[in-house]
Amino acid sequence: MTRTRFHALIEQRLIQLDGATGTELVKRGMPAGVCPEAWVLEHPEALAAVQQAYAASGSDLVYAPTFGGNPLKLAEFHLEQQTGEINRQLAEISRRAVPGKLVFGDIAPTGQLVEPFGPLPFEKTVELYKEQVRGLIDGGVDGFAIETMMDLQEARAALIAVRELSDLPAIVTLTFEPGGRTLTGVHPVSALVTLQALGADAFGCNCSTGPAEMAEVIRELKPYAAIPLVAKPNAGMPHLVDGTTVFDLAPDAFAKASVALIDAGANLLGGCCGTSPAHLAALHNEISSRRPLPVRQEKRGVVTSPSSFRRLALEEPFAIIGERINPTGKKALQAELRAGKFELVREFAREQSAQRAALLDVNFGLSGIDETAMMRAGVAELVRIGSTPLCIDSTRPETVEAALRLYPGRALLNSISAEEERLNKVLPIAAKYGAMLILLPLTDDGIPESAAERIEVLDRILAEAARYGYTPADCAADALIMTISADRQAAAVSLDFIEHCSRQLKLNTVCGLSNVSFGLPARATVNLTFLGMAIGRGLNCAIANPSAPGIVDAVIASDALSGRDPQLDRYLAHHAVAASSETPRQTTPAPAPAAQSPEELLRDAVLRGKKEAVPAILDTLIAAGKAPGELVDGILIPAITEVGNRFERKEYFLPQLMQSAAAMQLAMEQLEPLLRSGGANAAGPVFLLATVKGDIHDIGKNIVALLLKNHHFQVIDLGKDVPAETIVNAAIEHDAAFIGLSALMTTTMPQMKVVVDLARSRGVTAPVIVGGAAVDEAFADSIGAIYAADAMATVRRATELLQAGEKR
Ligand code: B1M
Repeated sequence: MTRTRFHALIEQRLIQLDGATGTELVKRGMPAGVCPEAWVLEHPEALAAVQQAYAASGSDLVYAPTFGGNPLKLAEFHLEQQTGEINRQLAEISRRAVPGKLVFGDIAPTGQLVEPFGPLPFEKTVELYKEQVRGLIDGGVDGFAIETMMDLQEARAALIAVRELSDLPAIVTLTFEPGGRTLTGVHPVSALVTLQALGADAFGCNCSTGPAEMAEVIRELKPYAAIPLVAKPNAGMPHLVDGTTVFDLAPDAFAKASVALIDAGANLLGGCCGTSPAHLAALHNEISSRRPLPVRQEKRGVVTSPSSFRRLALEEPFAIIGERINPTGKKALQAELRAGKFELVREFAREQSAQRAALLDVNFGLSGIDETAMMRAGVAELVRIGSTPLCIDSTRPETVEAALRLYPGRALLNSISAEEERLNKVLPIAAKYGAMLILLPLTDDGIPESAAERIEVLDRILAEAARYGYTPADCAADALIMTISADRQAAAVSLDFIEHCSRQLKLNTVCGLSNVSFGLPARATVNLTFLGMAIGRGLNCAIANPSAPGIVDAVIASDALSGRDPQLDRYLAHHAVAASSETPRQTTPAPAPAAQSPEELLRDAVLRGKKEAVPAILDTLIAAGKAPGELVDGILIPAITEVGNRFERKEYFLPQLMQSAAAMQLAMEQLEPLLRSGGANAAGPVFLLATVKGDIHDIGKNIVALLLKNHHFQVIDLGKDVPAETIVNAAIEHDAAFIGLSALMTTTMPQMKVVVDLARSRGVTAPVIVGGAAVDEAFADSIGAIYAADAMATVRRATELLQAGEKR
């Protein structure tokens, strides 16, 4: 199946996918806890029965049973060495089971968080997926279904693996929670725009919700979709009944509810958890006479980060591309970059985003540094700390490629000129990763003088970009403003160019604002006046410092004046922002921000995950005589608790949670020596401490450990994610007087009971003290443990128990 034929097929009619596979295999005898891939190899007839049932239910396309077929998942069963072979055989079994149907290789998460949000290096992830993809290709799949992804970066890694090894169709689906984002906070439109630019053939959602909730996401995606949309919902929202997950929708109800998905724009439909061949048969009856909406993208010109997106178009608000992350002429930033530091980069990013920069230009061109390595590290850092989309700015093809490859979104690329290297080397790289383009009308001979000559060069670049599939909507033309102190016609030429591009070609235009006034007094006035004149001729983007006096005010006023803010909502909101806002508006000149006390700064550092700010703030507070214990109880714990609340309210997502946790950890590490009063007492009672299996929260447990040590307990800290077996073995080995267990999640609390039961069954009588945010007295009682609300309570409970023991 070629990609072209796949698209032609989808244009003709709705395509029916399959339903749940795992539960159907269980019905046919697959036991719990086994490696499904290995079990299917031993029971190919069970898989054939499932796939044939789906084929008989009207499915055009079935997934090979390779959901856990990546090396990291297979490693859980020590089968990673056989990745290629397992995938090959499973693809072949599927092909034989359903001749005449399409078979797509199923690719799913590795279970680890990928760089830049997590520890799994991006290139390693691509390589891991390539092992799986090679096996699937050898097994003869017709295409790939990358599914159940929660992290856009992991989905990108899988898609890059597919695209670098094959030209078969690839559909990608992410799992969006009922709030409309993935667990890691990815916005559906961001994911669609990023992945369709990277070469996905269809995009959509699977799992987590039923058809009705999923239809909302499909509707939101439709205006931005240049590719067909996929919906593979659950049989309704899952409920827990007597410990088992139950789905609401019976086959007919599922099929009827799925019609909303077609109305919203889905072209490929199937089922996920809770669905069966009966659901798919009912779906077939319901949809076989219906036609999908045509695939027609209304909104182009979108740049993204994982959690946000921004459309650049003449009818959209004016876009400021923040210019400050560029070492040219900035001594302090140059020194930092040479020292391999990013503090100023982070500060510039935060400030410009707060001042409404739509994108951040990122340039690390500086002699004496490895620009590519710096760009890679800088992009990762910027993605971790914020959500403003990036504009990659480098003259080196290898630096551009490193940045676009790692960036988990769709970037803007600054810039493609008619110079040979840019057209022959950089443009193909931009097209591979799907970046939006800034086009620069200059050639190897230099900058043409007249507007007419520049327009001619621009036409040539547009034609070249079209060969790679670019349309003008995915480009912005740079007006190449030169300084008027050297050339009196410079402004006029650029203004004519802007007018031609925006009025005749309907093209976005952009210019670097500060050049125009170079060498003149009162530069801010010249810049601002030029901005007004250029906006009047159609300019809709500028590379500028959004904190420069008057820029944001002018841009917002121009949106109001030109009808791009139809209800004047943004204009009024901008001028109504109170001084107390976290993003104070900048009028002329910027007022000094209200001074924050070191206590407020510490809270802010945890709330916003500003790890780099923590050491200096703590130094100030300690030097001022603040008690370390009060800093922990009065500032750090309330701040991280507020982070948790924001996470629960879906104002924060996993990346922010991780940044805040890192800031909190660093603060705790710095305070620990000061919090430790006496140190461990080699002769004290042994207190064995662990966070239970499946749970990696350890900040609270570490505080408990610290306080116990201060009270002369001999603490043996087994760490986090510790299996019951390990805890009980250690309790026996060290003859522990107490076992202390921490669990922060409702899903991991049952592990506490597992530990208590195992300890008792092995004759361990030491009291088990339990704690953690969701644990309470009643739960502790119910599992035969003792509850401690916090670290001090732990010390008190243990001391009371010791004293009671002595009395006896
Ligand atoms: Co996560 N997390 N987290 N998280 N996280 C919670 C716990 C959560 C409540 C946030 C929320 O939704 N509001 C939620 C759990 C929901 C639930 O089950 N009810 C949650 C979730 C869902 C998750 C993930 C699943 C997110 C995801 O991936 N989508 C994921 C799970 C990973 C896993 O464990 N498998 C995850 C990941 C993380 C980070 C890695 C990013 C990070 C942990 C970093 C680390 O610990 N090294 C993190 C953090 C920081 C939190 C919150 C925001 C803060 C936890 C904390 O450190 N609190 C948390 C929200 C919250 O608790 N309000 C949240 C400060 C600490 C001092 O308090 O740990 O309660 P605490 O300890 C206290 C007392 O409870 C007691 O004493 C301590 C000191 O006073 N205590 C004991 C603790 N253990 C004790 C043991 C004792 C006695 C007392 O016996 C000896």
